[in-house]
Amino acid sequence: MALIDIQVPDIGDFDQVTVIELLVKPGDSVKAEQSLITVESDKASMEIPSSRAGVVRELRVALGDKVAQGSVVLVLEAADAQPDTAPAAAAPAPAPAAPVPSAPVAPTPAAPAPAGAAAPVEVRVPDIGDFKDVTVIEVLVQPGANIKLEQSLVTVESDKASMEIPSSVAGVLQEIRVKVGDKVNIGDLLAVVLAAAPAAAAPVPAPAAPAASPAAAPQPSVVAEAPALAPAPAAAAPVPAHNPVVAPSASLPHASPSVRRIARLLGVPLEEVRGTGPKGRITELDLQGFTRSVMSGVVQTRAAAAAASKAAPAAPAGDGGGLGLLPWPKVDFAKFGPVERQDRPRIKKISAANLHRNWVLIPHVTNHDDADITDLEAFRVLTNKENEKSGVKVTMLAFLIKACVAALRRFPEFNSSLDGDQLVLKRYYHIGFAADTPQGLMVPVIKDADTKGVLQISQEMADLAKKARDGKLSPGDMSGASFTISSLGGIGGRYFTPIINAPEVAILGVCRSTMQPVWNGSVFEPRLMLPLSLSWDHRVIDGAAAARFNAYLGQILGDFRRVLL
Ligand code: CAO
Repeated sequence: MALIDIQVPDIGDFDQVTVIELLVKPGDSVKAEQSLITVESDKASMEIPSSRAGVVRELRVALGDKVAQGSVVLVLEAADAQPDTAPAAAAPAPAPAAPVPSAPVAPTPAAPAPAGAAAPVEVRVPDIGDFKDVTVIEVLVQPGANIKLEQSLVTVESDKASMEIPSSVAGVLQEIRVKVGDKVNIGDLLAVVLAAAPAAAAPVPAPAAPAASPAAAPQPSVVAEAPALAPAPAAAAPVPAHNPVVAPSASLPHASPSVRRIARLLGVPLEEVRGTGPKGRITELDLQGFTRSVMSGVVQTRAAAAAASKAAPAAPAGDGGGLGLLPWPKVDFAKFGPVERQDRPRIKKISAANLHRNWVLIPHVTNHDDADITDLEAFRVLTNKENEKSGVKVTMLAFLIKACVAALRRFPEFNSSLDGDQLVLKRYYHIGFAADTPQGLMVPVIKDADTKGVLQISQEMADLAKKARDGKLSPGDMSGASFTISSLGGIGGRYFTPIINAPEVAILGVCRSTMQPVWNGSVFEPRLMLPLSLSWDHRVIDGAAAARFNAYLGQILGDFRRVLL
């Protein structure tokens, strides 16, 4: 059996790349083409495969080492007797085999712009080797943003690798032509950038692959091809939630090069961050969430936990510090019966991450109460009868929004947000309402509800709920809420524990009203009772204030004339 050196193959223009993952260890059996290490430049990362099958005898690189073409990665005891005629460096390079020079193909103007004027430049998907129909998993820039040359625009991912596609021009991003989930191929239009300097002034090297270069085709505007890139590491298994008892692994979790760069800058241990992106990918938001949790002391990094446990005597059993949770149970459900796996809709994944953060970071308490809405319901039914022709239907939720505005005015801390040591009291009343849609939970917002009547609120609610169900809500429709109501009244149930919609500090949950026998001092009377569940942030609100808020809300719902007092 021959001992052979496996070297870094031709990796194009990437000369000093950093080893960021060791995918094998001495003693491991590897197949030909199996990835051995992951290396990363400041733009991209790629896996280096083995040119032969065999057993790893010695690793010649460590995490953090810089390597270049020809560097020895490891010594392999080759499985076959075949003489190592082809040097390992000639082994098939990771796809794309040899990254195309990263110098951007200069845009060719269809109609030269006057010198100094901004010219629209199309940025297209460059040569990405063998990868077809890669999925856009992140859009990293928004129209209007100032883009630097080589700044990453989107991240795309195949089933094996992910890569960021940079801009070949500097300027202002005029349009982004792809969205998360789109499939793209070489030559597809990604974005239009208003180039800072006229593209025609730049020297024009020949495009790397004419077939792929849309510059050859007549275009109404300047065309550019983004520099080609090498792939990033294949997805690692989703990382479990922060868990100090899990030993760190040699392989890094799934994250794009830019997220890794930010993590390095912040000193965030990526292997402790739970990824909420596709396939458990760690996004910039996950990094921010993790950093916030560490800063607020809700979680500790393993390093901090280890340091603390060295410095302090062992905590008594049951101590909650550091959230010493068990790992998430891994169950092979198929052992117990037939199962079906479904991808979770994007909205559900986003709301799950937000709800989880809010539940963990906010000390919730929920007060339950009942409001007598017998008279209000009679008034609602009458109003709907009188307004039958207008087409606007008034539901209890519209009255609840008005009643909540009155209660928020009386108890301003419920209409606030925490900002460090300060409380931000809002002098506006934008009320969010949870809407159940086929895509998942969404929270459109009725802006300035204090200035609107019940009919207008009903109309706006109907419009927003329709937009939500049609998946047409804009970010503006969903932002700015200062308090939220979650009504399950149309569905059923008695009480529940709504999760606060951070950075708000309270949320009202409402269930279905029912006729109840209520003691009026001399007899039981049938009254229509509405169950209220108010969750509040105990850092901001005290239990007594919450009880008063609910009691006041009940009084208003019982007799709306109290709003005038
Ligand atoms: N008690 C009794 N009946 C009620 C009621 C209550 N509290 N609230 C509403 N109803 C009735 C309405 O009057 C209407 O009756 P009719 O059809 O006879 O006129 C029916 O229930 C349906 O109402 P609705 O749900 O269409 O209207 P709404 O204004 O109450 O709610 C919306 C609108 C968008 C909030 C609702 O459709 C929705 O999506 N609710 C779910 C919210 C949710 O998922 N919350 C949980 C979040 S936490 O996971």
